[in-house]
Amino acid sequence: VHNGTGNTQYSGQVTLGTAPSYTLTDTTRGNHKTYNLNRGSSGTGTLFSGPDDVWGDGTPQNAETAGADAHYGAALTWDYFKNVHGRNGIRGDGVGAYSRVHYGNNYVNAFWQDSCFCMTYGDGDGNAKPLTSIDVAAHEMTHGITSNTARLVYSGESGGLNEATSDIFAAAVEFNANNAQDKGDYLVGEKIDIRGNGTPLRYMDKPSRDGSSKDYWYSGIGNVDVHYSSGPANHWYYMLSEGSGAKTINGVSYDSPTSDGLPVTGIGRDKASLIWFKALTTKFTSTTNYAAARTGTLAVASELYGATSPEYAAVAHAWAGINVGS
Ligand code: ASN
Ligand code: ZN
Repeated sequence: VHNGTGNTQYSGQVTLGTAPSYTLTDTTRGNHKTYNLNRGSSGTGTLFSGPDDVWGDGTPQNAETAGADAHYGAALTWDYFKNVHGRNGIRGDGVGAYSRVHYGNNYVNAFWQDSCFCMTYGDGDGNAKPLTSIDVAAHEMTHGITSNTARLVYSGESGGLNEATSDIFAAAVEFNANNAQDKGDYLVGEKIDIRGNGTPLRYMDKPSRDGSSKDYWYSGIGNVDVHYSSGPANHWYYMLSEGSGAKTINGVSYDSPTSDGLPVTGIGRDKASLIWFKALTTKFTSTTNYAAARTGTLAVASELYGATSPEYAAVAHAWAGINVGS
């Protein structure tokens, strides 16, 4: 087992799983490898390799830096699903995916592809803000988990639930990482400055803070972009974890309103995450919509905690708070 040192852009100095003389190959996590596309847009480019086991210098000018961030995010995501949910890799078969960084020129996105079993990261505006933060890495890898479990179709309400699943576990992975430079929050993409004004891509406490996402379910929400119809489910997860109303966590202020004005009492992030993971892997199907997600999570809460438990009641209240069921 080799441990290199990563000097990341977003997460400070971290330990990376590497292989001898030296490559970004994480032998303890399914041989997950990280490649440098060097602004290309196809193939795998070159596997990050070098004469020493130190990767990057914390700046985007050093090509290894984005590799270090991506490799670290992949490791954290692997560890979260394995240690918390007992899932051995994205497919559950112990085989690692791979990451590609430096995709294209000024490319402001990141994506998962089932076809290559890999995730890919652009370098962002001015090739200076790669989309390789912990939450974005976890979001993209979670698309792989969803593709290999519920297979939620990426359009309509199931598409919103697919997107929310990636945001939910992005938050869970980030909290679980306990990284001093990138503390856990219910924001998505707060490190990559994708808007250029320091605001995150999405907010889970009150999704409409981004100007586009929906806070509550309504008939017809399946017609909006999946990154906006995810809002109510993100909001459900936030309230189930932390409760409705105002709260400050790790220095970030939230204020989560309910659609019916009734309060939701949180049960903590760990239980909320467990309920969503079990629903994703044992109840949801490709066509699960908001109503079916409510039914599925209530069934899981009943199995885990009982139908008369505070956890079950909180799940029900959180759905009511986003206008699903009653
Ligand atoms: N970064 C985006 C996402 O993971 C790419 C996409 O639109 N699928 O949601
Ligand atoms: Zn996504």
